[in-house]
Amino acid sequence: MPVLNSDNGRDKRFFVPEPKARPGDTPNFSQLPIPPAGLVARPQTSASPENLRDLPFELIRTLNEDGIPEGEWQPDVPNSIVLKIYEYMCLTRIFDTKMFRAQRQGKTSFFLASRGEEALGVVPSIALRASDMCFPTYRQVGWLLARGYPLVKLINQIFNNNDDPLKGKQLPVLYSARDFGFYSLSGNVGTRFGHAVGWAMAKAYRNSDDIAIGFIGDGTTAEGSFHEALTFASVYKAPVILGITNNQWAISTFTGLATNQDTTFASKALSYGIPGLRVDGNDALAVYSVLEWAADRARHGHGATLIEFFTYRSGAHSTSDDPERYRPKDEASLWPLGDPIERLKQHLLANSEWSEERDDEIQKVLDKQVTESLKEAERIGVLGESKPDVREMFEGVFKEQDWRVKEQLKELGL
Ligand SMILES: Cc1ncc(C[n+]2csc(CCOP(=O)(O)OP(=O)(O)O)c2C)c(N)n1
Ligand SMILES: [Mg+2]
Repeated sequence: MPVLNSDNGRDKRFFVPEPKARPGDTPNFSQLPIPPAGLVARPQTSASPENLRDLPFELIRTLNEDGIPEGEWQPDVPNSIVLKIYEYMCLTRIFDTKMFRAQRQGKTSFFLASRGEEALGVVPSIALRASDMCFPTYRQVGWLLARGYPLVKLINQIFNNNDDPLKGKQLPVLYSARDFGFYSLSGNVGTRFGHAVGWAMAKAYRNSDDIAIGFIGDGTTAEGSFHEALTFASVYKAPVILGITNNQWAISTFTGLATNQDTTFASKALSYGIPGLRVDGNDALAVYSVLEWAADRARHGHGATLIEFFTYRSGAHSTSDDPERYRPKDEASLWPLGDPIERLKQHLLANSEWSEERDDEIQKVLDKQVTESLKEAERIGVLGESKPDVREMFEGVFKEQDWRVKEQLKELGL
């Protein structure tokens, strides 16, 4: 057996994977083969999983270097919808940037942005039906924005002020909006797949053709609950899409500690007998297309699909993180699959009546929208200036008051 790692000069057989580059090193993405757009064949949605076994090792891409879609995975989507996707991705970025700053100004205790992953909140929100349900991660505020959830309500939740729609029950950014198809965010990573599969099974039991979509991160696939959920999803052919956001990092832990680098996250689907797709997560059209494919399968009784969205977390994990301590400063800007917003803009410029002038205009409109909502929420109160009545924190969770709730109320003298 080869000696693989050394520790304090003493060679050891024990292997601990290391990322290709650390702070001060030149970013190195040479181990990532990036195939040209349009190469992967699109199988029928009714195809049997045994005929789909190559897919987890491909990378589905549609937009080429000039922003022109190529190949069989091009979605049949009107330009007005592409424009809508683009606008909401831009809104997500503006919202994130301003709220990150608001945390630095002490207006909230915590914030977490989705920079570089905007397509993965917005596109599923638009591609799926209003009656489907998303079991999101904390990096998918774009789902809510694209469904018209009021910005000021989001900010009230982040400020935990008097008008916080969740009345102080959740940490900032852990939104919950059932009427918008957005299941309560859970701070415990790894819960999403189990919840999504259970919800989907219940829908199938009731003969509905609604489907669930669940998301977890690359790091979270190392949790046991990932495998439990896949077992249920595959055994019961649950109408569910299971999305892994492989953004290369789990806080400061690189992707190679969550899965062996000789395989892909999508390939985990193989042992469960379900299709596993791997898609360029920074190509909004490819993302739309694979979601349509998997949704069609789920609605027609062909069961679950696992999708690895291959992307890069180009910002910090959260306001509590400093990525310069564990990865090269310029790694994000050198990500070989580019920026999802820039790539879709390039597509719009190449393909329609879109222009730089119209783009400037829309950025201004979106910016104003966020600024005004922020001001309105600030009037209600930033962190600590106003808060919901503490009693409300205990309401709306249990149908009948649990003994713990009663004890906690007593502790508070209520
Ligand atoms: C069960 C559980 N363990 C640990 C944490 C702390 N934690 C929060 S986010 C995170 C990293 C998750 O990384 P990944 O799954 O790759 O998602 P990403 O943040 O990159 O989208 C960890 C360890 C948690 N919230 N819940
Ligand atoms: Mg991650």
